[in-house]
Amino acid sequence: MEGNKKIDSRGALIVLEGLDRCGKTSQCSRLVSYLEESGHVVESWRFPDRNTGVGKMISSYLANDSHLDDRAIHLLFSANRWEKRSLMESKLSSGTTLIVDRYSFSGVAFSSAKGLDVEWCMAPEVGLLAPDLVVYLDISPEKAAERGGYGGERYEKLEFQKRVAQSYNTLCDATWKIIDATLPIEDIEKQLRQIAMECVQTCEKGKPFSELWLN
Ligand code: Z5A
Ligand code: MG
Repeated sequence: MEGNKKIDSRGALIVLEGLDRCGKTSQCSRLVSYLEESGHVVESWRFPDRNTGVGKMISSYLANDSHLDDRAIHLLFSANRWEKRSLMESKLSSGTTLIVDRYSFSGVAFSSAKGLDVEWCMAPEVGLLAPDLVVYLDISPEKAAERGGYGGERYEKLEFQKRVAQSYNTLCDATWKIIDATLPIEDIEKQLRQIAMECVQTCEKGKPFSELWLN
């Protein structure tokens, strides 16, 4: 309590975004370990969450095992976030920090790169929890394509990734933290630790929740 005002300490919602193979998954797991070792309660999340019924449809689409209309798959990606929204809020409220590998920004960047209207793409995301921190791991599509495992899934094509990079550029605002993803893994990790820890501490002090996409 501070005066009469109750401070609701909570976990932080930290999102990593970027092109295919920019290093999100590597950095998410390193950050989770670091925060755990620092005594924080933390979980690793990712979107798409391929374990749900909706997630299985998305996974089949990404593997080119099924075909879906561009708007239909866009709405499935969004539904995949909505089906986790209440769990997300309860985890954060109980003090768990969530490190999330892709979120709504991926949804809008990838679908608008196909030519769908940005406002239309944003609409189903309105009301989801807004991240406390968005970190963009910045790499050129050409450099990313040189990394291991590229090319297996539907969107892993250089020309498409170039359009995704432009879409991210449009979405990016002054609140995003941008890290050069071509640096050595350890250097990126070090920068990320510092930015993330500041965010976790701010949320512990009782930062109110906010929702997408009200500004
Ligand atoms: N998608 C969508 O359309 N709509 C949505 O709403 C959402 C997603 C949420 C699946 O995503 C696809 O879904 C994705 C967007 C779309 N399509 N694409 N493209 P995903 O998350 O399952 O897959 P991904 O993120 O695109 O790919 P990835 O393999 O998971 O990449 P990553 O996590 O960013 O990178 P990584 O696995 O950490 O590293 C990749 C390689 O690079 C690996 O060999 C590392 O050892 C290496 N690496 C990592 N960092 C470095 C550095 N710093 N230097 C050198 N090498 C490095
Ligand atoms: Mg990944």
